[in-house]
Formats: sequence, structure tokens, C-alpha cells
Amino acid sequence: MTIQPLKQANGENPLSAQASKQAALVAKHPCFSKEGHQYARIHLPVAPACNIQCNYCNRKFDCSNETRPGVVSKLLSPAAAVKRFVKVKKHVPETQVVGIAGPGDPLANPKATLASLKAIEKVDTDVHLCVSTNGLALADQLESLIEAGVRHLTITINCIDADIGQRIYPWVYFNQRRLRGREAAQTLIDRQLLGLEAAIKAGMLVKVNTVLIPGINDFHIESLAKELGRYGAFIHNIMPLISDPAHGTYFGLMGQREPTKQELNLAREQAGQSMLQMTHCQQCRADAVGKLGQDIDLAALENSEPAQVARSIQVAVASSSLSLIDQHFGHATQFSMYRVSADEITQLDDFSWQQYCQGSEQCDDSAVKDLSQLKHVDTILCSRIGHAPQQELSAMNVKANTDYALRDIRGALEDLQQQLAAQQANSRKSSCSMGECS
Ligand code: CLF
Ligand code: SF4
Repeated sequence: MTIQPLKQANGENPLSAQASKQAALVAKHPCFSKEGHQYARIHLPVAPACNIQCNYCNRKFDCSNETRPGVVSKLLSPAAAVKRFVKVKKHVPETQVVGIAGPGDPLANPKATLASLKAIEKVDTDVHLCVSTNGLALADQLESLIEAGVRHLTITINCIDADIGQRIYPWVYFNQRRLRGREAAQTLIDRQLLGLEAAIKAGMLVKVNTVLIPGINDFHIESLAKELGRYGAFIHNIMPLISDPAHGTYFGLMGQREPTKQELNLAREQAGQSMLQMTHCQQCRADAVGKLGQDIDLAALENSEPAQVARSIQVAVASSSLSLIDQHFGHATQFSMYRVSADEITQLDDFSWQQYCQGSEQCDDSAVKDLSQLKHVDTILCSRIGHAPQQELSAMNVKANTDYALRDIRGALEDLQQQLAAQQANSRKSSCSMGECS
């Protein structure tokens, strides 16, 4: 047995030093401490892809691990995320925490997540960096997170029993393989516990979120909390399942019911015997901004300064018929290129391209290839695109648009032209200092 020295060379008690470090980490974080309610958080929506599937999520919505269903208004590139933070901090100086919580899993999007965190650290060394993950990739990414300055971590652990887990997770993508059934659930649980242990050992303050699902994991909460306490997690946040057929999730469509208030209270009471409980969670969006329960209107804030609107945009079209937008991004070997301005649409030289997806699997399953050759493009029109390339493109400010799938190229370009003209007109209006123009 190793005996802890009671005093360090500098005379400080290491245990009390650790406790005061922890207290400082807790005090200004509105989620880790109710007393931190005067502080605000900002979520940066830079992470669209996910490496697992939860039955309460259909990927069109924010990650239910941390958020209530509701699409993020806009995915951000790391550069745009920093800009948003700077603007928000100016309006809400109490913003003390910068979190990345989706809309997918931050660690399934390590490039964008780490780039955003590092960029934030450069502009503000005082804010706390916070990440919320399903834990699958945590052990692999832990060192990078610590290096980026993250000290607050949330892992969503819904169970530690694979028989339960296989009713929550239809698949897990791990080590280039899509796992299903019990194997998927066991792999996820093993990885979550491995990451939890390593993060605590590394000195991170770890919150565990659990989605309470009646009939599936409610009877298991007490033993789960005991195990979390044994590992040394700091706080446990039991969140009620949000299940609505309108959201299109598996649970929603299958009629899985949400827990009642009484069931939620009972679960918290049972878990409370082993773990400190968080009871003030707002199940916020992946682009939430402001104090908990007092989110600020991001759209109003973003519109408070006139946006820079381009005079023209470069559009790349994936088409095999050359008349319809009928090609998957991953299958394109060339793009038809256009310059679209408010006045004209000009066809440019075709752009040859090395096919992104070689296999029959979805694009998300390919390692992300270098897409930087497309950085001169503003918009890609294609029939479909996977999360991974979409996220990579978004990080370069390239918008992949599938709204016009199987529609006529000319019509889609004219639509973009109208949108551009409207943006330019709006921008002229909002930058006019003379008031309403008629
Ligand atoms: Fe965001 Fe999560 Fe960090 Fe908080 S939220 S990443 S720990 S800064 Fe907080 Fe929102 Fe509940 Fe999350 S209220 S959903 S627990
Ligand atoms: Fe959805 Fe989050 Fe689950 Fe991924 S981890 S499937 S984004 S709820």
C-alpha cells in the first residue's frame, strides 16, 4: 500500500491542495454546482458526427446526452465558433464555461473539437473548457483534451450491463468495425469505464449523465451510481428520456414512454445514496448560450451586427447526368463548377476530383480524407453526404447542401442566386444608419 505523504516539500498538504483545486473548478461552473448559477455557458456546435447510435437520437437532433431535441441552427467551423464566443462574451461577460456537446459526439469529431478548444484558449485563458461525450473515444483522446486545457468532462453512461445496453445502442463503430447487439454494448461500456477511470486519475472533474428510460435502465440506476461512486465520479446527472414520435427516434416511434416526475425523483433518491446528484439540468441544445434556464436569443445576437455577405459564391455540383443533382458526394469523380452572383450564373471549368468513398459502406465509415482541395468552394450541391466529410467541409466553411437532391441543376443555382441577392439586400438594409429604407 502506498502511503500519501501528509506534506509536500513546500509544506502544503497534498490532499487539501487537491480539494481546493477541485473547489475552484466547481465554483464557477453552472452545471457542476448550483451555486455557479450566476455564470453562463456557451456551447459551440462544431461536432456533427457520432460513433455510436442511441435509440433516443436520430442525428437530425442535438445529442440527447446533453441536449433537448431541436436542431442546431447552424454548425460552426472552429474559426466561426471562436468568433461567436468573442461576440457572446462581449454581450454576456458572465460566460465562464465553453462547452462542446454536439450536435453529435465531440470526440467523434476530434479535429474540429480540439481546434475549437485550442483557439478559445488563445483568446481567453480564464474560461473553463468543458466537453461532453459518450465515452467511446475518450481513452484515446484524453491526453489531447488535457493538453487543450479541458478540466470539466461529462460522460454519458446509461448502464454498466451489456444486456441493458443492447436495448439502448443498436450499434457502435469502433476500430473500423460496426458492432451490434451485446458486443456493441459491452465494448461501449468497457470503453466508458476505461475513460472514466483514466480521466479521474488525470485530475479531471467528471460528471456522469444518465438518460433514465423506464423499463430499460430504471431498475439499474442504484447499482450504476454505486459503481460511479466507486470510480470517483464527481456528480451524477440523471436526465429524463425525451421521447416523442415527432422527433423520429427509434424510441419515439416505438412508443417508449418518458419517465414520470415521481420515477425521476425515485431514481435520483436511489442514486443519491452513492453519488452527489445534479437536479438543475436544463437538457440544453448543442448551441445553447447564456445562464442555465435563461438562454439568450442567438439569432438576435448574430443579427445585431451586419453579416459580411459575399458578392458571389463558387458552387460545385455532383452530377452524373449533368442535368440533375443526382450524385452522392462520396461517389463524385468531378464537380461541375459555377460562379453565382446576384446578377449572373457563370459556368466554370469542371473540377476533377479523386473519389472520396471507395467502398460500399457509408462515407462516415471511411477515414476522413484530405478535403482541403475543395476549400475554394462555398457550396457543394449533392444528393447525399456522410457526417464525417460534411463536418470536415464545415470546418473549412464549405457548405454541403443536399436540399436539392434529384432536382434540376439550373433551378437549384437560380434558387441560390435568389438567396444571395436577398442576403445582399438585407445586409445593405441593416448597415444603413439612416433607419428604415422604403
Ligand atoms: Fe455544457 Fe454539459 Fe459542460 Fe454544462 S451543459 S457541456 S456540463 S457546459 Fe449542463 Fe446543459 Fe445539463 Fe449539460 S445544463 S445539458 S449538464
Ligand atoms: Fe446521438 Fe449523442 Fe447518442 Fe451520438 S451519443 S447517437 S449524438 S445521443
